[in-house]
Amino acid sequence: MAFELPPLPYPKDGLEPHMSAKTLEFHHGKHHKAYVDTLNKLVQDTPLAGQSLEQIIKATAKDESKTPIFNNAGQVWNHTFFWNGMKPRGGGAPSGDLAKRIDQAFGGLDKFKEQFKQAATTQFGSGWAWLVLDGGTLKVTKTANAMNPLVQGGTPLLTCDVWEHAYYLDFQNRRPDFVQTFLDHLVSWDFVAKNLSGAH
Ligand code: MN3
Repeated sequence: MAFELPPLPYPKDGLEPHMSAKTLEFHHGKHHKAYVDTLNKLVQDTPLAGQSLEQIIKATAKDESKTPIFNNAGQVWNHTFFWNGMKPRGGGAPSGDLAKRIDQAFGGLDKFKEQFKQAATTQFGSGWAWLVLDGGTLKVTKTANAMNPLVQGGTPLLTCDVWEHAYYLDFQNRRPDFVQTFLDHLVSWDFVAKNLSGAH
């Protein structure tokens, strides 16, 4: 069965004024959709057709002849995860076990935000910043292009797309302002907490 573009978990204007409907129209409706359509074409009539996205990502990550499939599968997964990691009136502070784990790992929410912003703004070119669970500890990482922590054995908890197409319409070249806005106003801590509890 072919992959489908999952609908956004909120209306297209649901993240305004922090992320515009226009950005979501292009980023979800054009970029994400193109990855889905290209992936379907690439796996059609191959042994990968019918496999899950996670299976395809793991099966193609280390095979250079399959880089186009890996890139499109990774981008489909990463974008869906990114949309789910935001919500209208997001941001604020996490609570419960997640808040405790962030304090333990980073020394507080502000310190976590600093590290995440640092990773997001120093990823040269296109890529992703992540909060992951790795060896029982919360860590901030970054990946290039379509790479995903699943390949490296970590459990993704949250991601921010730092490809230029993610922020150029709203912030032009100001990636640091985009990442700060993501952290302060868009992050869905409920989503992060759900991923953390599922990973135990
Ligand atoms: Mn993107």
